[in-house]
Amino acid sequence: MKFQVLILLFLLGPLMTHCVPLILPLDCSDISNQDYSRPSGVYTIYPIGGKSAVQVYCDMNTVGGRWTVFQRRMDGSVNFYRPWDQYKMGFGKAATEYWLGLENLFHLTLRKRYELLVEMEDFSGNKVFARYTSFSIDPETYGYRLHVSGFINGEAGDSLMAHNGQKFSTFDKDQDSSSGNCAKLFLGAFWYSNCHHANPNGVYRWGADGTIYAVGVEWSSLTGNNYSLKSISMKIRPVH
Ligand SMILES: [Ca+2]
Repeated sequence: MKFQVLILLFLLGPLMTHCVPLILPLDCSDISNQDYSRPSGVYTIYPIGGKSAVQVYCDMNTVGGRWTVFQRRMDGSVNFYRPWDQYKMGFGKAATEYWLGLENLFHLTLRKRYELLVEMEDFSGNKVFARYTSFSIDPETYGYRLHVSGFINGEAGDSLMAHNGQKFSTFDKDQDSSSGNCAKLFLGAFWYSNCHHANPNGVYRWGADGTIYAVGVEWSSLTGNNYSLKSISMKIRPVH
């Protein structure tokens, strides 16, 4: 009898494994699809497979939720003036300020088609956004080149299309289209052209500050080049 049970388990074993598959979420959309009641907060996703666990902030509320936040500034608690390897692999804390990492971002946009939402707030409490119907980046061998299109205005104006087609630059890896080093000049890291209309990874400052030109957390179509935002977040969601 015991032997028969063992045989049964042996036969059913693989079958049971297949009945209860362990689905690792690629992004916040997968997490939401597993359980629509999940609130906004910090979750673990696996953008590059089972060994690539990374913590992110999931926005489950804004216009339908399911947003995976890949960049977030809110209080100046994290230094964003960092070298290439850190922008590649990610840094910061998912609960507050962080950068998800270009390699994770590349793998996400390789697997699904995404839209982009950039939400921001100034120090007067004005909350606005810019939305783009298509967002992806190339692999590292192509400099993590940015592809963005389909601007939808949420009162922030468009400060990103000017960066479309640019490679990503950090102070130790100049891939911008300027003769200078944009990351060093504007104390950030971004898809700089010659040099920027937006500097979301710039220096966290408290509103209007022209001490050093255009180094703040800026979205120029909203606040010009000498105003640093209170908060900004860049988030992506799969397009159906
Ligand atoms: Ca340059």
